[in-house]
Amino acid sequence: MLRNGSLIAALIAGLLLAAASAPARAEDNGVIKGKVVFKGDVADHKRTKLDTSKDPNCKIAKPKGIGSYKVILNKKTDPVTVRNVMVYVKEGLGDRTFTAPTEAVELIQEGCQYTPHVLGIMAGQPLRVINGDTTNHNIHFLGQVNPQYNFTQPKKDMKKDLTLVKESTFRVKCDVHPWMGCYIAVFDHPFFDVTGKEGTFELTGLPPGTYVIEAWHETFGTMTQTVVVGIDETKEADFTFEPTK
Ligand SMILES: [Cu+2]
Repeated sequence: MLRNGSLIAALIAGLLLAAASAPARAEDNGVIKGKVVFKGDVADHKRTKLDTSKDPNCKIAKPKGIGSYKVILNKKTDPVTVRNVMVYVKEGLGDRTFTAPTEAVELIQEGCQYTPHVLGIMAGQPLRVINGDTTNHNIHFLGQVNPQYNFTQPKKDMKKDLTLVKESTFRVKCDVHPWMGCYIAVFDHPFFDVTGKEGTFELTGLPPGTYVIEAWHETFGTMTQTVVVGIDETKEADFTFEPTK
């Protein structure tokens, strides 16, 4: 009887262990989605034209013109929303482990700006740094947790693959063009999203559970909230940044 009991216990332990390392179970289908709202005076955050004229080679035909701005508000959405907010699971995944995709995430230097401005990546996933300009860029990773890569890409179409190893968010700058800046956020799991033109985010494939969700913006700071998501469930979770001037 005792022997059977311990056998069953061992089997259960084995099953639990298998479940913990297997991210793609059928019931891991929870969704948390929402938008990041701006409440305040839109006039406080006017975007003026970025001056890249110090380097004539920065001029490109179709400048995206968004890669170096600290605050971008989506004024056409109602209510006004915030772009470039990283929303992610901060707590609640327990001991689960997740395999990083082998597909590279691209960070492009074009028109002497970074695209994207806020980039999310999993630890161990390749990061491909590309120079799309006919000028010299120096890419310099700040922050203390991951390797502080610091190298130049003097020619157009140069590419370099890097690997980040630990969960952290850090700034990247170019030592040649002082206006260039972006952020890289590294995660141990795939549950993160960056707000775009609509100011929305969506975290999909979540195992049922209770999560602390965080929204991070480089100027407005962080906000958190707790969201419970069950099997086959989609939960709405909006954030509102109400910055004081
Ligand atoms: Cu540069």
